[in-house]
Amino acid sequence: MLTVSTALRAVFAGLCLLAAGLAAAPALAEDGYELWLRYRPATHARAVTELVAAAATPAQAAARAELLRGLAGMSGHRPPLSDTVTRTGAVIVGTAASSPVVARLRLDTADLGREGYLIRSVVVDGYAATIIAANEDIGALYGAFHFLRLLQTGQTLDDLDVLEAPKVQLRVLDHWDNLDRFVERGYAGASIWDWHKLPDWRDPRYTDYARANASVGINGAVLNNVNANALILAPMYLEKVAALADVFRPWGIRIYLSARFSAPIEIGGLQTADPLDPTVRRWWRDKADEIYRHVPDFGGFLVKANSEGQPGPQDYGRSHADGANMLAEALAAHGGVVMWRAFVYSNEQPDDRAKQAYSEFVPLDGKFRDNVLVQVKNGAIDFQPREPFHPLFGAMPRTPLMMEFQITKEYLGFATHLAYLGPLYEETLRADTRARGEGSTVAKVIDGSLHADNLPGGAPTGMAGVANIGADRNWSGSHFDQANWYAFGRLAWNPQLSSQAIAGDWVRMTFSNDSAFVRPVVDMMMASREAVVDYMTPLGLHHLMGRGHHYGPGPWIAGGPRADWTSVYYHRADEDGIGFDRSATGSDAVAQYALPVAQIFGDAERVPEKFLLWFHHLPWDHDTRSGRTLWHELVHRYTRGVDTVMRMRATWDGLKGHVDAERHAQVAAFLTIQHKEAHWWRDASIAYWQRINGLPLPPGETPPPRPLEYYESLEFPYAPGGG
Ligand code: GCV
Repeated sequence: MLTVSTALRAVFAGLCLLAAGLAAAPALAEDGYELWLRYRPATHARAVTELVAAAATPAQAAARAELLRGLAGMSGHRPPLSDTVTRTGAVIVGTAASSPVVARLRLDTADLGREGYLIRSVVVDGYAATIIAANEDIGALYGAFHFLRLLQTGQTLDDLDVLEAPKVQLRVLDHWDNLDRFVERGYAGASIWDWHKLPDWRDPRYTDYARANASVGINGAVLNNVNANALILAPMYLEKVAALADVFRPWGIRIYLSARFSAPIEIGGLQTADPLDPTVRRWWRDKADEIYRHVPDFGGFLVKANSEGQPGPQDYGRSHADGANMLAEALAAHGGVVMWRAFVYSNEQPDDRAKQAYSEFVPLDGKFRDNVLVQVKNGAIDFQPREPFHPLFGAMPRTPLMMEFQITKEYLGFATHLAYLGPLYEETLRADTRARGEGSTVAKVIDGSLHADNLPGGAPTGMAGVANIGADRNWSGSHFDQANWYAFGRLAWNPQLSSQAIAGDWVRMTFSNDSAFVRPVVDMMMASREAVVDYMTPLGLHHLMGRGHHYGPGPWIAGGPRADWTSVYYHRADEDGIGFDRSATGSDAVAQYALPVAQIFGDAERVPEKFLLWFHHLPWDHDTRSGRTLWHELVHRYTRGVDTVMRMRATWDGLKGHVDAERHAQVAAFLTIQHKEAHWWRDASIAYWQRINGLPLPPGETPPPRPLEYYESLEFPYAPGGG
């Protein structure tokens, strides 16, 4: 018979077994939801003994809550709150207005502006402490995140002296999210905006989204696709937008909307959207007033006009400046801006697509209102794995130009290819336009310093990234794609940062501080984008992907509705050679760059080889710098790309013990997909070029395992993200 005591003993034994089992179990599986804000135990976090932080405003409360959460996670205990410093190891956060301690220290915060902060080791009332001080609450919040990052990345709190202020004002995520929750070029599931349940259901995920953005300094979000639905401006949606704005506000994030140029017709009942028509102008002014009644800190409009079939001012014989200025006028009274995209090209226009944005926009330089930024993609075609910097950078000295990067990997293998984009962003930002002599980098165009004397004082500056965020549990569709969101934010705050250093921070915060893990993973990330360039579009080739969905290789794509949506338009391969001649003997796109750059790009002997076939059409037996012929060099690079991915797999496999099983397994599986698809890109491309040039493979190279017809026959009607 089972007595009470034997039953108790059995229960106790069971609990012991359970405890032993738990102790022996591997670290709890992680699904990536926490991003880089995991706050796992960190060596120096225990040095924090108390927190002096007010919570009188939502932004102050956000900073305090984040510090408590982070410190509790990293040190194992929640530090006590205090109004004054009572012990060594205190952390004080705030502004002179929010914190008597900060006010008493009389810090010099003149250089911090509205969003900057300082973090300093100080002595307060005889106690060694750390102060995080700013002029405004939002600066203190950014400082709090920076302070947590120091601990997360294993740094001590000794002798701190950090001073940070953003170099770019508008640091914005562009969501290409439709109202039906489809995300154009999105590879992370449905849109996170659950429009149907808004405004009443405010998913806690919206707060986590805002936290993550604030942690890297992102301060704006365009909620809807640039291929816009006018309904977003209708009263029903404005209520939903207002609910999101309320959630984001404490985290310093302003909302922007993509405006459809024909909205006055579609939702306003007007006959025209002509920007010079007084009724249209009135309509936009009223609409702006209405939006600001819902969202008093609304940021402004993003506009794609007269591009890829979208309506715009040219439908009425007006210019881009006419269209942008009309909207800017409507927003000006409220402090809003217009981000007018320069991504325009027309199939009817016989000129090289790469030249069209420059040709249209340079004549408009100086004709935009003060609250307009022209938003320019990093390159002149479309977010390819590699493009030379857009010739508009440096060419519009009297217009604020805003960078548009793509974070989502439309052309770099979607979510399953590991491609860290930090080096791509850095390559563009550091490119020297030579517009005002040496050192006229794209970064200086973006931060406004290059043309500060031409622009009105206080001219806006900005950087946008097309978001890679969706409803997938891990936000970005893959664990490593989170790094691209992270790197975008850090570079938008400071375009001079090194992508390698950013990768290091991200790896430490997202996975582990163990240098035996950090080093190989950072190396792998730093090589990853170059690998994609190698196996997809080596030596300056571009736009060779599958039609429409942009998945997989399609160098054979020809015909169809538009020549500039085919691959043959871009590679121009024939039996004699390959590449787009954009030199003086060809489209002369090089002439759109400042002379010293044009001379280099225009000369096949001097152009950096990474851009060789972007600017030149060359014979297959052209000698490259390695001593190989062009054909052999191309094949060499395709194979090199595949081999790099193979090594990435081996590196990751070797790191199994360093990372939780769940994330390790998914990354490993995705690398396997990437390896397979890198092979596919190589093999299909080589098979296609061989059909054109009839040349044998270089010795030692493995032939494509299938005939070209096989690769050409593949179809992917349900590939994600198709536009
Ligand atoms: C939002 C490319 C993409 C489109 C995108 C467009 C743009 O063409 O394939 O999906 O449309 O760029 O940036 O406007």
